[in-house]
Amino acid sequence: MKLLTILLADVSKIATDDYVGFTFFVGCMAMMAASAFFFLSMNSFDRKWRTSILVSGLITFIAAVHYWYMRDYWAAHAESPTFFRYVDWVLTVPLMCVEFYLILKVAGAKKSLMWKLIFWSVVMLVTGYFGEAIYRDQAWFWGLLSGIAYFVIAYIIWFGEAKKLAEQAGGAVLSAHKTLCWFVLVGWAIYPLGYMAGTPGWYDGLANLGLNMDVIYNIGDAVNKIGFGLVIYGLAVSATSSAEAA
Ligand SMILES: *C/C=C(C)/C=C/C=C(C)/C=C/C1=C(C)CCCC1(C)C
Repeated sequence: MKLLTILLADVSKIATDDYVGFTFFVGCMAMMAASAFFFLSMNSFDRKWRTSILVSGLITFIAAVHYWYMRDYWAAHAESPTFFRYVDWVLTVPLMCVEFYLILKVAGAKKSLMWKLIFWSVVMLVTGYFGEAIYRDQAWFWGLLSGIAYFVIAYIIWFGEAKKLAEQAGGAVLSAHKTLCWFVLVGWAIYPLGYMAGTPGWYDGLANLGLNMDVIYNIGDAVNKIGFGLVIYGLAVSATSSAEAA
């Protein structure tokens, strides 16, 4: 009963014009629904795709838990939940790197590729956190470092080692890899925009346009976490049905 009272009390605090709170709320629900979808569909696939689907579900589930806290934090303080945001990312973005590795394993991807991607993703996020939470006066500088790490990741998957493996794998893996590459190039580019809207710098115009950092991040998360998982899901569907046909 007490829990219910707490939950209801929090919900009633979301004002009708609180569009930031609204996106936290809807984001939380979407992540929960996506997790149920991935977890429940897992066993209908060929063994070798199950881990990939499991990881897709873990990504949205970890996000759902963090959105639960972020939604609350926003409702209580009307402040950006920077800490929860970055803890979420530092868990889920490396898992997205694991996804690249898992689908390329059919072409002989090595663990070193996975660790390389994970390393650069952590550099990207830690430098971003420094700029957003600690050294806000030099946000542009930390954002730049973060952006460099982002480009290294984009380079590896678009033109480097990962690209070659995807070409060797061919077929459904190659086309899924290509779609994931677009997610990283276009979908992930949403985040630096949010960062620029939420930190001081020469790019202040973005915030003046009335763009809110958390709304941008929340849209980015929905697109990238759920979209990314659905690409993997699509790959598992097509690979499983072609295996059954053979
Ligand atoms: C599920 C969460 C995802 C996919 C988060 C991705 C986050 C980024 C790609 C963040 C990138 C940033 C920059 C490239 C520069 C400014 C600082 C960041 C951390 C917002």
